[in-house]
Amino acid sequence: MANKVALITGVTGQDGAYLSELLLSKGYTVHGLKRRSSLFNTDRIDHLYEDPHVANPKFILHYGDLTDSMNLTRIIQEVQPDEIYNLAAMSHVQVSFEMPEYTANADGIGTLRILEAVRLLGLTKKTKIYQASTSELYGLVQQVPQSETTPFYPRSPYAVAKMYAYWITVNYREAYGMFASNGILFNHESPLRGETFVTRKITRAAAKIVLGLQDCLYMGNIDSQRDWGHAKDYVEAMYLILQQEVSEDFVIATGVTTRVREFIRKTFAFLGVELTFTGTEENEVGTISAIDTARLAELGIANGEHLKTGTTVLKIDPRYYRPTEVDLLIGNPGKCDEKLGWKPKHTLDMLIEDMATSDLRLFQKDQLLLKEGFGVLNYFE
Ligand code: NDP
Ligand code: GDR
Repeated sequence: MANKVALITGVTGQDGAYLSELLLSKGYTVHGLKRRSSLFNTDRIDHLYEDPHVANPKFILHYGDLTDSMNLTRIIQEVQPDEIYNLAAMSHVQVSFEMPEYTANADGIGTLRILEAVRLLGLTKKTKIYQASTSELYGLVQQVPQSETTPFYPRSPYAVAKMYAYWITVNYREAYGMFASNGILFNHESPLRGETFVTRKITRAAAKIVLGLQDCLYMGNIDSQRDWGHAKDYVEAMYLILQQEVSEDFVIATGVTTRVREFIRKTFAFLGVELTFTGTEENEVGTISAIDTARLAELGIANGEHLKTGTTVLKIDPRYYRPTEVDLLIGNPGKCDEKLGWKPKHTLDMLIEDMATSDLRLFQKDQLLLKEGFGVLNYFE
């Protein structure tokens, strides 16, 4: 059988990058949908880039947008994909409160556009569709751990848009016999995570603070709890969902939940700095209570003199509070374990090690460049 052809929307995002790597390693030809932007936006996939002049390229990018039906239909017609992974979305929950209409259009109706294009092009029997659904659908806690049968109660314009996408995927499956499955993925992170999501914001800030490049980390609600996994593991689940005989929906989660505060504490501890939290709500602060100089040396942090016990390095800024919050997410991975044979390979500690090490190296490189007279770092301003 000829190698499979996949189309990934959102190919320039965190999951798009890892999924492209995975599918290419399995011999797929991968087509990706990328948006036009005024600066290059392909950092995460540049290592996969192939000169378009080579014969039979395996990784091909197309300009497109989930808000443009004609463009999507043309690309799907040209590519004739065996599998579509619909990962594209305005994926930031807090930003969705500022851009609710756009979020509904891209994240909700965008999914309909893909399903309808596949149907109109007569590809319902050929093309399998993966829809990037989310644990945000559960929103206000109804029951824990959350499973495929837990009722939804979305708490943001993002989650409401994704709820439309979830149900329209189910509807096209039932109405037209399409292979269209939802992966209800709980939070997954990595060194490629967008810089404004909470884990990456923390690992970046912690790395900069230990290097003396930043004084303080400002956070929103650090009491919320998330079931965090590693994106590398989660893209394998996406792939497995489309390899099933029967199209159905799956929760993908680790089954372990952790408070944001604990993620912060663990990240600083990994970098050799113990934090103590005092105060409550808006007045809570995180203060350095111990410094492990041997650990700093092990990580190549030579100039840790600026780190002093008693210094406050974390404050709460209510601007990061959300109008409605999702307090507790913890997934039940029973079905994905049983039917997909999927289990996460990374623990939370391994995830933190991967992210914090990567950000530390990034800023150590910047620091070196600056020392040698190359470049100006805007975070010194
Ligand atoms: P990212 O934010 O890293 O990537 C989103 C991708 O979608 C980017 O490639 C972005 O392009 C693209 N995109 C945004 N809007 C449009 C549009 N209108 N048309 C075309 N492309 C668009 O998200 P993740 O990789 O983390 O997540 C992938 C998907 O999984 C998303 O749908 C997200 O909502 C969902 N999800 C994510 C979870 C997580 O924890 N990461 C958990 C559950 C679901 P550009 O690079 O140009 O901005
Ligand atoms: P989430 O992820 O909203 O769960 O959506 P995010 O990392 O943005 O927030 C997690 C929790 O941390 C709290 N928080 C902060 N969040 C951010 N971003 N910045 C802060 O300063 C901050 N302080 C506290 C939040 O209030 C929240 O409780 C992610 C996205 O990837 C979605 O696309 C995906 O669907 C879900 O995960 C599953």
